[in-house]
Amino acid sequence: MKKIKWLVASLFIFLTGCNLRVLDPKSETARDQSFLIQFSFALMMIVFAIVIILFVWFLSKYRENDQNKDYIPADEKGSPWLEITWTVIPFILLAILAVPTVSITFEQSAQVESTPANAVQIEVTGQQFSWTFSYQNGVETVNNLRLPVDRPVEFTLRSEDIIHSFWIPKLGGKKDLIPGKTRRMIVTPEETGTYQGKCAEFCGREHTKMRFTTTVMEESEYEQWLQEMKEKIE
Ligand SMILES: [Cu+2]
Repeated sequence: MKKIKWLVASLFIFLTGCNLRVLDPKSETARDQSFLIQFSFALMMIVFAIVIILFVWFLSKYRENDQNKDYIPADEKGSPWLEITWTVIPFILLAILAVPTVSITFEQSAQVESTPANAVQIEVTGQQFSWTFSYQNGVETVNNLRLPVDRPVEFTLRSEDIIHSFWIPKLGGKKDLIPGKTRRMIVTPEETGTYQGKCAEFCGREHTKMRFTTTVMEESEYEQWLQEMKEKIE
């Protein structure tokens, strides 16, 4: 028991230490995804609250006491209305859940169909156990991604070996990198800052090391950085 307590306590230390918060979106893509999480969670909590209230109420109402201790309930043959009710309610809940989920999923898939005119192109290659980012001018960085603010970024995702998953919780994802396939993801960062990213698909012994830092910069700073990096490799 003591061990479990320690484990839970240390988990919290780790969780507060990381910058992988999903519910702190800094792009429209991440905001939509965060909305879906909160919406489905709220719906789930409504069901949870109703079930718990009924559970406690029935426990107390039908508990055994001195008056009813010899009472044996009649053998019910079922109630069609009750059966219909608790079959229809989940259908309604699923329909409510499906509307925003399907529309946001289709919307985000449709975005990838066309590239915005002013998009920054970045090639992302995942390999055991690091990330390589290739920029339009030939510059490459490892585990260190830089993006300009307020411009759409089109990521072209490829894997060198096995399946990885590209994820920057505050900006968007996850999108799987599948060997032999090229996938795309478009994100527009709305705020400068440093955001953690990581591989979200268990990909081997050092999977946890497959983290990267995303720095969103003012566009002029970004261009300057790209230029400086280019001069270094020339
Ligand atoms: Cu990986």
